[in-house]
Amino acid sequence: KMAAAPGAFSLREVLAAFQACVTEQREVLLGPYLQGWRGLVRFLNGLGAIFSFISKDAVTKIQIMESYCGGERREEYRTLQSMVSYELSRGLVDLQRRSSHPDSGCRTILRLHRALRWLQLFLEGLRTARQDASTSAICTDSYNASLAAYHPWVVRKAAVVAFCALPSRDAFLEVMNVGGPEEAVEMLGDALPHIRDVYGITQELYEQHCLVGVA
Ligand code: 1PZ
Repeated sequence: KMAAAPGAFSLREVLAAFQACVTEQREVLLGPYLQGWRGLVRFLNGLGAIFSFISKDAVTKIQIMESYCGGERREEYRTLQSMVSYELSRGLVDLQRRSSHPDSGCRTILRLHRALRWLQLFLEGLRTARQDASTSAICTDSYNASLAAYHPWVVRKAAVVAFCALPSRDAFLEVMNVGGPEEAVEMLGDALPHIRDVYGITQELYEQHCLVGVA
């Protein structure tokens, strides 16, 4: 049995960050959004070195966003909504092909946003699966139903190989460090609506501004 490391942080706080990022006006605050992602990366790193090619890419994207959120124009990067209108109005987004603005906030967040859809499907699968279900099968199914469509063949192969290293459902629920399996399942039930909400608001915003396919 793969026990959670003593003093390891709990996935409960990580998922709570996604709850904290939606304001009353239904804006998405980038601060807690990125905090949630930093926690997910930490959790992923704890699962083993085989996942490091995944976490490295996530870290790169988080760092790009951190430099905007802490930079000169930080006011414009307070929320997803302000970021989109700022970058679009200044022509800071390469829509068709990456060229003069290869690392816009809009394209960077879109990658994380697509990964958030995977996370939602994966956690939902984990929550509702039978006790003896295979985590790697749940992970592969969620991946194929979401992120895989945006990845080239080599990345898809590497991802599916890495998924085989995932522990059983019970062990996975345990490393989440939320308590027993029942508690972990209950926490997921509480947290998932917020992740779905963040995903839905972002998706709608991106659709409105024709950003869902930004290069
Ligand atoms: C628990 C198991 C974790 C599985 C994580 C599932 C995601 C698999 C993603 C594998 C691809 C990583 C390699 C990098 C791919 C990049 O090319 C793409 C597109 O970015 P671009 O090249 O356009 O700049 N990057 C992504 O799709 C973002 C991937 C972020 C993955 C974050 C996973 C967080 C895991 C949380 C674990 C609970």
